[in-house]
Amino acid sequence: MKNKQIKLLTLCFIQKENKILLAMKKRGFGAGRYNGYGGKVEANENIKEAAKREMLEESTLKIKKLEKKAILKFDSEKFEKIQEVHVFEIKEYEGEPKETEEMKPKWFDINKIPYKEMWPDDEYWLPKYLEGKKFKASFKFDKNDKVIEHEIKEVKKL
Ligand code: 6U4
Repeated sequence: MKNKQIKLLTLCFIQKENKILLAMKKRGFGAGRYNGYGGKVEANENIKEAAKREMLEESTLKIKKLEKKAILKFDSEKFEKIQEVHVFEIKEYEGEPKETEEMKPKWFDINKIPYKEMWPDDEYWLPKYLEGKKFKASFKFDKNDKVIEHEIKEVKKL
């Protein structure tokens, strides 16, 4: 993972009882996969502001409170930069998720996560997220987005 610059991204999840909010990405990077909400951190904002902005733009939800749960690093020979994804749990929000140009929301039972329609790394780390753990993880993909190396380390603080 050396000699590459880092690109900062956010990824947010909301849980309600035994359900988690995912959304089908309709265009751009990761199109055709279910995921949480998020995107690139812009130059003029901090990571939490970026997470809130993406939630508003992609789901119409207004975020009141969020907590960082994980930092994921992704590398692939296809990537010009290492992608560093900061994962947040949304604790308080206003509104109901609406379909937007980028995302189509759907609540999933936490025992029926559609891993086959998600990024291949998700089945490694999302169970840990759902257990309420905080962690750092790194993944390396081959050119077909298959996970060829990974490491997950629980941490007390992020
Ligand atoms: P544009 O298309 O310029 O508006 P933007 O919405 O800012 O882009 P985008 O769509 O590239 O950003 O964000 C990608 C989203 O996918 C982020 O929420 C991070 C997430 N993501 C990237 N790689 C991932 C991976 N391997 N596993 C995962 N989420 C990933 O679960």
